[in-house]
Amino acid sequence: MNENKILKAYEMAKERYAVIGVDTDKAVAELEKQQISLHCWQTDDVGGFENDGSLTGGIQTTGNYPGKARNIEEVRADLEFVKTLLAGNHRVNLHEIYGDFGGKFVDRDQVEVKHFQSWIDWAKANNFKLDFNSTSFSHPKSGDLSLANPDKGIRDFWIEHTIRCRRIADAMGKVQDDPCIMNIWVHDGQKDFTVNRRKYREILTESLDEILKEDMPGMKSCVEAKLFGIGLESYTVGSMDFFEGYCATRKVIYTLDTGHYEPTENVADKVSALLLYVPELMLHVSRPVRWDSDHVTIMNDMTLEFFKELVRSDGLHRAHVGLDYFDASINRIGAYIIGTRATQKCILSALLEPLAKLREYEAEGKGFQKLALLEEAKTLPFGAVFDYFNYKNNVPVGAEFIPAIEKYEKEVTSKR
Ligand code: RNT
Ligand code: ZN
Repeated sequence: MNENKILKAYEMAKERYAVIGVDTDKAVAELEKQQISLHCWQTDDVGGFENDGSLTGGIQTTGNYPGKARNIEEVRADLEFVKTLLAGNHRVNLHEIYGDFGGKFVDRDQVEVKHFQSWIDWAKANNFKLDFNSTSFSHPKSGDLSLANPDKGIRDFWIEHTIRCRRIADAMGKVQDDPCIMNIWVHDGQKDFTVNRRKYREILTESLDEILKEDMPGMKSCVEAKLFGIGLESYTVGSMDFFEGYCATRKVIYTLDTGHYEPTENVADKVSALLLYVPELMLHVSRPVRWDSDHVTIMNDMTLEFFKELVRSDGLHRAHVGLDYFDASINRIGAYIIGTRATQKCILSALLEPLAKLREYEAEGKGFQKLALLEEAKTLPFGAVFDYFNYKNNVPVGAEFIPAIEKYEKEVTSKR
């Protein structure tokens, strides 16, 4: 895009926002600092490199678009390419099944830091920071219950796995001199009625307490709440109520996946309530369509409202922003860029809200004025600010990333 036009449009936008008391330069500077944790599992449909088994645990990818990453080198190449199209400096979120196991089978209760050494080296070389996830799905011992399993043998296996994962995250965090955020999501639940709702939740509490016992300064742990999984529709042990209570009492980070609530629920409304009681939030920005479908994140009302609530609650600095979707029906790199840029757009939109003026109106009981300004803010030249943000950071402006991804597809992913 023409440089002069981008700058001219930005200058005009800056003036328009200044009239309502918003500093666009400040918003752009804040967005530049905002790291987004890129979920490595978008490159290969949550496959990983442990074995060739199928994806279990109540989650599913749909589609069969050619070109998915088949090995560690390809995942890394894709992430390196993704980095070239995104403004800002981002993180990479790994799952345990993406370890560098050197062609050998390493069971989950055997995993060690050494299996992630090449990731740590790669991250350092490519200026990425790492986040991490234990993996309790896609394994013969996953079943319907892992950490909440009454069978001590199975439960201990997963406790051991998760503790080992915390050690790996701790090592990652120490090397990068920035805490590695480790998410614990377990699919535990039941397809049909259970008369033991409380029992499994008690067991999960005990398992988590055991896992989180040791303080590890290089990492921070978070636990992810969920509504249901496929084949686990009637009961989820780690429900929202369960983890709200757990995180509030244990002072653990709450992972909020925007796809994990009832379709008509207002996810944005949860932000301010949670931030009063939990230390921080980990976000899995996703897009549910009729169910927890993990469609590619877009700039929709739900996501816009969500980040507005985060900024209004002064919570952006208390949230770790990560993505969580897996669409195998379109170009996977394209899906990455669409979702990450959409997240950035939503954050920018929140940062550009004329909050001071809106709050002034509300305090004065000026309801009409508040609603009017909220409405007018929607059509301010937001796009010019986002274009400038990308231009300033030397990445494609507007739809320019489409041909870049087409080229990568032609030269790289289509040959897989
Ligand atoms: C599943 C959770 C979880 C996973 C990843 C792969 O519903 O959202 O975060 O998507 O761990
Ligand atoms: Zn998630």
